[in-house]
Amino acid sequence: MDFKERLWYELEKQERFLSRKNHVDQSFYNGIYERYENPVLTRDSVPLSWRYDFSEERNPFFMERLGVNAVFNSGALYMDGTFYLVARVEGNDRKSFFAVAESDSPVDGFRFTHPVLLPDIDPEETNVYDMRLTRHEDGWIYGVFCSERKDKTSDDLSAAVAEAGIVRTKDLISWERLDNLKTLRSPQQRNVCLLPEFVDGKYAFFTRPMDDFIETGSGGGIGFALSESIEHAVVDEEIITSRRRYHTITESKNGAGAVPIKTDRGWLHIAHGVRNTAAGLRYVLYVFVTALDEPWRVIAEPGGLFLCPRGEERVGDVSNVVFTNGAVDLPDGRLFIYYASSDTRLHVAQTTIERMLDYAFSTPPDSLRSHDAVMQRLKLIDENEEFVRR
Ligand code: M1P
Repeated sequence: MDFKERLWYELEKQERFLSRKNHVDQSFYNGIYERYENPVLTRDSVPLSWRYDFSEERNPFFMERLGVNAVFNSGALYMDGTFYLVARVEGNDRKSFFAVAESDSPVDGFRFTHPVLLPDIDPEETNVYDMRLTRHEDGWIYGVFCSERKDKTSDDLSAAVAEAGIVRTKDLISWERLDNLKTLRSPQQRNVCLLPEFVDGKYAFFTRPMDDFIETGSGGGIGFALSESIEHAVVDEEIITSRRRYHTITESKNGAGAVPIKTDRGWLHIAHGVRNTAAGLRYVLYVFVTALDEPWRVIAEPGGLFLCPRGEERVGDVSNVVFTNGAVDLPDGRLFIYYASSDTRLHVAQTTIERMLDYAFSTPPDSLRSHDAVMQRLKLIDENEEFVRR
């Protein structure tokens, strides 16, 4: 194939890939949500013009000049009939950036429209990722993300510092950069998100206090904190909401996921929990609900995992991981959860708010001990046997 033939061939191949329809995966059932057969975004979704140089003179072999390694953790928003994803796109150079993709459908047809060039406020900022999008009652759409730089106080080359960066926009095109969140009592932060409503007239953040870049150390779980200002956001005390617990799916760490969703029974949270294994860290999603009047107070937390990596989701750059930082709830009650697998690609799961609340309030909590877990299961079996007898 000559240069032009190859270019057209690759463009047509990508068009076929982008136009394919997504269907519910019929092989999976748990009553809680449906999975879909295909990811909604992968590195193959990234436009060719973002990766290849189309000039035959400069690029005679039609090579990828700026390859993309992965497309994963994505913020999500539904606006004026369109579903928007602000995904983490990781170049072959390991640098992540945000890119906007949109579709009329929540489950397929997503096309990237533009990469986001964030205002550059700090020459030390090396990497940015995992944006949570909040449509705040103050009228702005906020993006809260991880801003990472090298830890210059350490001799360890890979020592890094994570903070929460904050931007705001009205159209997902122009972005105003605000100061990074200052958390006076935690040296590092990741997985921070902003609640869509004021609490006591202040901006309310879910945080994840950490002693270190990877280890949360003394950080007891997902925090909650208030700031007077959003332009220069500062929080002092972080109240721990959903806690890490020994021998549960949150033993090593946990973190806020999608921006909490307001329901008539409380704020619905879809978060991630991490445990350590001989094969490395395992990330799964879990659910909890906090009170409407006290959004830090957990009122329901079903035991165990809500969603874990399955099949090909288990393998990727960071295997055995599922992670979410975006979900969309529609006025008709449907809920679409965008989750990434193994830091490699982005999927969608579909459910409803009604089903999620039933799951959250009627699933037994973690019993914390094998003995009590057997008791829970025996109770279920006994009740079912009674039902079958009748
Ligand atoms: O590699 C898995 C995830 O690790 C981090 O999450 P956490 O801060 O909870 O460890 C994040 O960097 C996330 O992007 C990544 O998917």
